[in-house]
Amino acid sequence: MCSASLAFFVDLEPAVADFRDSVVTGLSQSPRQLACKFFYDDAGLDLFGKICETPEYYVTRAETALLRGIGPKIAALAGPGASVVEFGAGFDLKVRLLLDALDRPAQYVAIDIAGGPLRDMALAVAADYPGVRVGAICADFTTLTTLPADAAARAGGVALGFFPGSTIGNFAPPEARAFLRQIHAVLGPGGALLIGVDLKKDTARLNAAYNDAAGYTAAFNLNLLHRMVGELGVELDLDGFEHYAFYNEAEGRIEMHLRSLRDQDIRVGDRRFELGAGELIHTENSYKYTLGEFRDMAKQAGFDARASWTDDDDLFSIHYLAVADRTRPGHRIV
Ligand code: AVI
Repeated sequence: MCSASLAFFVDLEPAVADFRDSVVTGLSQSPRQLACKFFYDDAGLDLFGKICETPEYYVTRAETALLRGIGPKIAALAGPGASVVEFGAGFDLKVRLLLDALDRPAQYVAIDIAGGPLRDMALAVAADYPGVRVGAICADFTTLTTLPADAAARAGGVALGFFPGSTIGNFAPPEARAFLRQIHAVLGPGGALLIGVDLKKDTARLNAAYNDAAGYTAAFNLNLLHRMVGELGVELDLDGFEHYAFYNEAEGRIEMHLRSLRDQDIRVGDRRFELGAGELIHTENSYKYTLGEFRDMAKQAGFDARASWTDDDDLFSIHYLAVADRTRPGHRIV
């Protein structure tokens, strides 16, 4: 039994996005789309865990191996007594690697929208790191603009944001830049951000990563339709769609779509959407960056890239970004 407790659990009561409204709005658009945030119900989370273990999806393996290798370098940059703030704290493996690497980390603040799993995860970390003050904030991290007083960095240590997994790639570049600016404001002067970013690479490798032979990525994508039927009572033919994912080189992104296999209707209540054979519903973008592209974006958001690391195969990157000193002459956030 776990006897640990949390230093704080702040529930900011994140607005539950309206799945039905989002589906109706997205299907009304041209081209049609569905928001990727709805991938992550219990079944979707389970499928995402399986994707991470497929031989084709290198992202998680490359990032965790890199994190293990650069631990001492991160510790040297962060210094002793860091307060780690994780944006989107779903799985705890990566933050454990970070806490293991840091020099006497003072605090860990986990932020996630799903309160139950967040509490369980934070309690498990608290149990294994008795020297670290562990707290959690139930919030939509994309809209969080300040940290509650409970989560202020401990005296002397750096406020170290942690955003692994290349989740930044699921934002379009203007939104990614805006989100980085927001994290910059949340961390404040003296803060730093450790962020994982997937790299541009050979198209065949990227296409394979989003079309695994076991079919988990396809099931993950198609799960959106299962959710629509199960939770919203949407009328559609679950066998009438297929997973379609490819690397769009001009845009620098993997695109995931659901492709209609025939002419068919989707009914959402009294709304009817007519889809032609071959028509696509866009479900996700996953942007890939070069080191230079990402460092430029971070700079535009007010960060100084102190270090960028890649794995031996140049698959994935991790950046240590410091909140730039706004008082320095000539510094400007654009
Ligand atoms: C969560 N995110 C970074 C994953 C990605 O690679 O864009 C989601 C994913 N979609 C398909 N496979 C994995």
